[in-house]
Amino acid sequence: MLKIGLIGKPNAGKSTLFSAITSIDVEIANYPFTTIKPNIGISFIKDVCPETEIKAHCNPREGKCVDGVRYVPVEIIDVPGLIEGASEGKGMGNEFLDNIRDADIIINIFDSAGNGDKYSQSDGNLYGIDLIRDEILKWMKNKIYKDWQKFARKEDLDTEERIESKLLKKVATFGLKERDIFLIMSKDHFSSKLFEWTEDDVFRFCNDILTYVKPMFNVGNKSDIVDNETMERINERLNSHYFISAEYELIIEKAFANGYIDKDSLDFSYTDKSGENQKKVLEKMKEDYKVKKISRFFDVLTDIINKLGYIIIYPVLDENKWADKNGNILPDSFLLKNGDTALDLAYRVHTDIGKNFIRAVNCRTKRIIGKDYKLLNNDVIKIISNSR
Ligand SMILES: Nc1nc2c(ncn2[C@@H]2O[C@H](COP(=O)(O)OP(=O)(O)OP(=O)(O)O)[C@@H](O)[C@H]2O)c(=O)[nH]1
Ligand SMILES: [Mg+2]
Repeated sequence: MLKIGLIGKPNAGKSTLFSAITSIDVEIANYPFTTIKPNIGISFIKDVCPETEIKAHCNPREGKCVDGVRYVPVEIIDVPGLIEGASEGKGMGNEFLDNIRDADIIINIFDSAGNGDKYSQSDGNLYGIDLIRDEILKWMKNKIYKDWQKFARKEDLDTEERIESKLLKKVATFGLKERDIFLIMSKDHFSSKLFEWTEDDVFRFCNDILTYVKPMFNVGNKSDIVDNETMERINERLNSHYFISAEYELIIEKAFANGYIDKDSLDFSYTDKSGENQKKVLEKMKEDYKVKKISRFFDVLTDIINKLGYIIIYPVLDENKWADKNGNILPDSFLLKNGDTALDLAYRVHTDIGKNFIRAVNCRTKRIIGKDYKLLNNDVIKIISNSR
């Protein structure tokens, strides 16, 4: 499952957002270091379900499907707030950063209102955005540079193995694949002798990871209480950032869960259960979303997923009914990446299926496809293998 880590300075609203998007109640409070242990939960990415094309109802094994919208599950991790020196063990964050080690996506939640305690004051370093990136980099570098000489000496002896696969042994726990290391090596220059890499080189390598492989996304929270001037200032300093309100997310989630509104999206209608007071709060909120250009977090997530080139693929056994052997329609949905092939999908379904891959079928066109077929978003694929 795709892993998404929420990080940021204390009191930025990470746990409020976590609670809203996973529907799990966690401790939220207006003081730093409220979270002392990571929270882990499930949220969703939404996309149009292929069920609409075959005029049937799908039976998702995980997640759900509501009115033709498929909810693909993703794991969300809310870590304790990070402060300067976190990579050296200051505050609460350091020991828990391991929880986001193999996260596919890292989201930095910052308090765009810059209010609250001294950790979230607006400062020259714009709400600590550079600080958070720097702490993550230092923490990564410390992990990778540990025992470097011993590792490098041993690996340099092997003149056959490529440097990318040698490096993979060091960074695989960060969720990197060999192709990610190829990408970094094509963008930046490093000595072919690992023993010659300095601590600064390893730091640069980590910076490349956070630039090319795992870009960090900045999401400004508490936008409900930010004035226009501040928003403008942030827009001048940052690009490809988002504005959200975890508080509003929580209100919508609760209003929907209690049956006051009929949808958890902004085009909701009121039900008979909702009273005047609830309507007043929700109307003000709706207006703020429009006027202040605040995004719903689900839309932010969808945008990030698209930017990173993730695609949703549906493997099935029956190419006509788009079902598994028990007749469940479109039971599974997998998140893969642009450029992934039918063979990559086979391996994701099961290693045995990957190893014994024969061919696949594109269930939309009913055409036979080979292992090198490049998957497209929303593909429904049948894999034929020799396994079992
Ligand atoms: N106005 C407003 N307040 C918010 C928003 N999100 C969170 N808060 C408030 O900010 C305070 C901190 O929220 P938390 O979710 O506990 O923050 P955190 O980032 O998890 O904090 P740590 O666990 O200490 O790192 C609480 O008082 C929340 O109610 C928001 O979108 N708008
Ligand atoms: Mg928290």
